[in-house]
Amino acid sequence: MKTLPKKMGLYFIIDGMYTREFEKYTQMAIRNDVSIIQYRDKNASLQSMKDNARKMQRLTAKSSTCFIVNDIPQVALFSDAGGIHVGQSDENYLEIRKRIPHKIIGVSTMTIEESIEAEKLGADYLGVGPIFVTQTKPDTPPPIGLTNLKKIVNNTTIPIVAIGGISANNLESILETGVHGVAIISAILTAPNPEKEIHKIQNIIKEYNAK
Ligand code: TZP
Ligand code: MG
Repeated sequence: MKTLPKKMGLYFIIDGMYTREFEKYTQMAIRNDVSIIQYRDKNASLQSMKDNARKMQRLTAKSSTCFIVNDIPQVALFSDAGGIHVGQSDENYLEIRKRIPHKIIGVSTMTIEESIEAEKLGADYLGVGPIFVTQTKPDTPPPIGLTNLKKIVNNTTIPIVAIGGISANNLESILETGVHGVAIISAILTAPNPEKEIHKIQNIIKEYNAK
């Protein structure tokens, strides 16, 4: 049974929309002590997802980085990932839990009601957002903002990972809401130097926690 890292910090999502170099970014995350990585690949075939996920899992296996697969429980099982992340419109949470009781299950939520419900059902953590405007998920509803994020943090007890439009520039405002983690895609994958960006983000988190 994989458990969530105690301090989540940076939750780096390696998204096939921005890169096909999944192993390169997995290795980068591991050597920079990223606590969680997620493999997200909306347009890939099942076979390609399985192949990529297995390679990523193998790289993380002996590290402290936890590997999560987005959307498809079958891919998480095949690759022996630490967990699976699903949205409100993905396969029903309870069905997934029945089939894979031994893995971390994260659930995306946007509202207090969804968040309380997902916690009640037994989610291990929540991905809450979008907090700010994001180019990465074009079909997403308007951002919920910091005030709503704080309300969700205050009305739940499981770890909250904020997502959507987060970068080094607004990171501190997110951390101030009391979240456990920050999920970031484009601010890293479109940075001129992604490794430097990870470093910068990790340092902001470290300095905030040392306050
Ligand atoms: N869910 C809510 S916003 C989002 C997802 C997957 C995309 C976040 O990407 P970025 O590039 O960090 O804004
Ligand atoms: Mg999903």
